[in-house]
Amino acid sequence: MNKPKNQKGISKYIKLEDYKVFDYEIPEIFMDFVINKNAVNVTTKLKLVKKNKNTKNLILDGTDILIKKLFIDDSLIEKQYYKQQKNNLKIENIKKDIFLLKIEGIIKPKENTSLLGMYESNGIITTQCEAEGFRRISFHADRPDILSKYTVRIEADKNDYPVLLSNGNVLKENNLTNNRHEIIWEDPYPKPSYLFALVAGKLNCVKDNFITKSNKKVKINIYVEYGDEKYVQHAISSLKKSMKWDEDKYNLEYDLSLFNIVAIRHFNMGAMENKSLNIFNSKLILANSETTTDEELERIEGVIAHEYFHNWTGNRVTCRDWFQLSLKEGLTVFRDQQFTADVHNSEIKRLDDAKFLRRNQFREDSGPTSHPVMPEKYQEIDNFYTTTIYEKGSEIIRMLNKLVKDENFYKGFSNYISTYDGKAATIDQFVDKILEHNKEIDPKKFKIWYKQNGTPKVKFKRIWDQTDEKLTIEASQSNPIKKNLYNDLPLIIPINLAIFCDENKTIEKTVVLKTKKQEFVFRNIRSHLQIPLVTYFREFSSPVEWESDTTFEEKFLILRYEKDFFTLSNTVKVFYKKIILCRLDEKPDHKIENKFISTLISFIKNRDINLSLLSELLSIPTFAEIESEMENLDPLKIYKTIDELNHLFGTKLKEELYFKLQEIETSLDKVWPEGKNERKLIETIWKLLLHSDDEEIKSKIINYVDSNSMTLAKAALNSFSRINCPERKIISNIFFNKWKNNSVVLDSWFSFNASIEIDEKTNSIEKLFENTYFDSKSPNTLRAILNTFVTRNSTFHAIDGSGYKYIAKKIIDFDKLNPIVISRFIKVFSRYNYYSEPYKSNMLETIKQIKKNKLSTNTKEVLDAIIE
Ligand code: 0A1
Ligand code: ZN
Repeated sequence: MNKPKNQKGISKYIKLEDYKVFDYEIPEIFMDFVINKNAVNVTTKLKLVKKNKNTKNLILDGTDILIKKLFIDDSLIEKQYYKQQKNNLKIENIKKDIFLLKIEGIIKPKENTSLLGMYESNGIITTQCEAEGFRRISFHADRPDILSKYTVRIEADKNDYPVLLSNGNVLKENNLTNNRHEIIWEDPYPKPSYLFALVAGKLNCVKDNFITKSNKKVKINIYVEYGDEKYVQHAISSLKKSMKWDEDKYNLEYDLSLFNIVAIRHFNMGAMENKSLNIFNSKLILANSETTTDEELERIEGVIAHEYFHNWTGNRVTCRDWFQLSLKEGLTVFRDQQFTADVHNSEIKRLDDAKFLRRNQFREDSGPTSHPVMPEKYQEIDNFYTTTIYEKGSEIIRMLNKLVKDENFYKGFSNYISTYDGKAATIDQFVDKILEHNKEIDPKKFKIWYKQNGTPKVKFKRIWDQTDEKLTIEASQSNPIKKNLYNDLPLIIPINLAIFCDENKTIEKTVVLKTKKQEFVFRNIRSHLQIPLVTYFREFSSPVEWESDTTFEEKFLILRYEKDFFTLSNTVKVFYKKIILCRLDEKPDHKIENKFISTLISFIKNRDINLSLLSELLSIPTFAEIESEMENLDPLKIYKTIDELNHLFGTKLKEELYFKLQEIETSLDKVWPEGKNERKLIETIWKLLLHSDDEEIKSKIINYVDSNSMTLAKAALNSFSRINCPERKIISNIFFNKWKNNSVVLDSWFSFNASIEIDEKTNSIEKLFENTYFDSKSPNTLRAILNTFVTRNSTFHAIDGSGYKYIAKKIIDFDKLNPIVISRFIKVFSRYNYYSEPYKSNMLETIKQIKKNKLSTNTKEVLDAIIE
């Protein structure tokens, strides 16, 4: 591959192999923020201790900061001794080994639309420093292995900015002249700059507290915009649950007496774990069952837990460099997944996580932006906050846990925390700690998981010797991507399997595949089946794909015998896929379809089945699911086939669905988490019935749009999304009028409307951008429209390429405002190669057109990967 070069011909990539410790330590930082109408004056004093005695230079990162003056130990540095470039500051000829560097700078948060560094959101000044935002606030060695103690003074007008927050504890608060005030914060724990945060503005505070297990009182303050106070109880109870869980499960207690959370409207991601001052996208704080669906309530609880858990996995023990990002993210996702599994239903949680990974991470790993969990190089680290780093990273830890068993895992984890507390660590060090007392797993071999990319593939074959009652399972592993040399090395893959000898006899086992080919032998197997039936990767025990010699007849048996939720749902998915593929080939397999429908009927009739699982089993795959797995895609035909199937299944299952509907309707009013399975199922049932042209159900569903349960209101919206009828407009209007002044909820309306195919062109979508309630600075609204349009509206794939061109224009326009959002969104084109003609050429042409524009480096890096 031709590596991109900058103008001077130097490789633009940052590489893991180039890691070098910084020449200085910066044990202490004093910051002074004076917030004025149009700018913020930032004076920073860095205490620098030279570690590399051979250097006389100091290079600090810094972008878009106007330097006023520089001092070393109070003496002014003359202009000829420093040089400010676009992204750094170089000071030469430094003779001292220990000194205080004072930098007086000016920044302009109101002009910052990137939502990185310091910016304004609805009049509130806020910060986002991960990964490299701190350098937009002040000059610094902005890398995670520089840990410093921060003291921060903030000064501002009392009316405009009554609340002034930063990390740690309040040291002092004073009123000043001219209606101004100041506050001084001190964080006792050394931290990397990416965990720094500051918030200033008119915010209302909802207070609570938590008593830790060693009886310390922690004040909890949740800051929201005025009027939003009524929406924070869910966040508070989620936080308290998380604090308790981390004590019980990991013996980790909160380490300060104050924990602040701020909800911010304009935020690029979900939330940020800044030390003791978590900043959240308001849609992940403001929630109750009237405004928020059950799924969102669970997600919010999970994200609050995630950010809180970072306090130990990320903050107290941080990452040495950004190649280690998964050290904190994979581990913290693993912990938040465990948390949700413990407080809700572990089997459903496993099923959801597996589904998420297969849909998103597998898609990423089979495309041009595929990368190892520990990448070797990057241009923009912001582009690496990916599902591979997060969710695949978590899966690797789940395997590690499985391989060493719980007792060793938790011991190793505690050792890891105590060894690296207050330090910046690596993934290698974490794995070594977990495997320290284990003799069966070679750490070096296990770590290959972090270096490979692509989804590994395992193949199984059964050899049955009835006379000897011996079942041999031959397993082999390979990786489809050949470019990466690590992909040729065998991985350590734990496989949970079940051998079914007959309906009542099941053997459950975990075997570990360690080499490229291996045989697993099971003796004394007495089976009445022609050949014992085996299911693999139950509970999705490893993040792989697999193939086996199981026939479709046997798969029907699996649906009768299996109890594992994941395996059941996966097997059902195989049937859906098979049915869809046959229909796409114009050769519908009616035999399989009918038998499968009979199986679904028996699931519906089974009164003991978990209703969330039932909903899963009855859900025909969406376009996005099919798109992420197929080749030679004809998108319009896929949309059509999915609609047809919804019609067919809705018609054939009608009687049973109505019966179930009656049964569950009485539970719909229950308060979350009660009643959530019923509410989930009802959406699936409504959708199927609506697709079966059932007129009777329409009026019934319409009544729910105004329900005091957002789950039911949105279920009503969603089920109408692909039904072209006058009622669709009616429910859209009811929803809009009810929620137009609640920006978080209104995003669902934008999303719903972006899914509707009103005209063949994109006029109706453009109207959403022109709507008075559309806020161009809100990543949430932008994503609500763009993501839904490209994944749920077939107009995007208009055969003349107009949908692609339309989206290209949006990409170019919004990239100027917010590169983070656009560089993530542009991956919608990453599978162009998997499309059939003319879609493939149209997409490629569009990508080339986009590339001709002046783009952000973030977006450019992703585009370069898409068309190398
Ligand atoms: N560390 C956060 C994720 C995050 C990353 C980057 C951000 O801004 C560009 C914001 C948040 C987490 O894992 O929750
Ligand atoms: Zn995180």
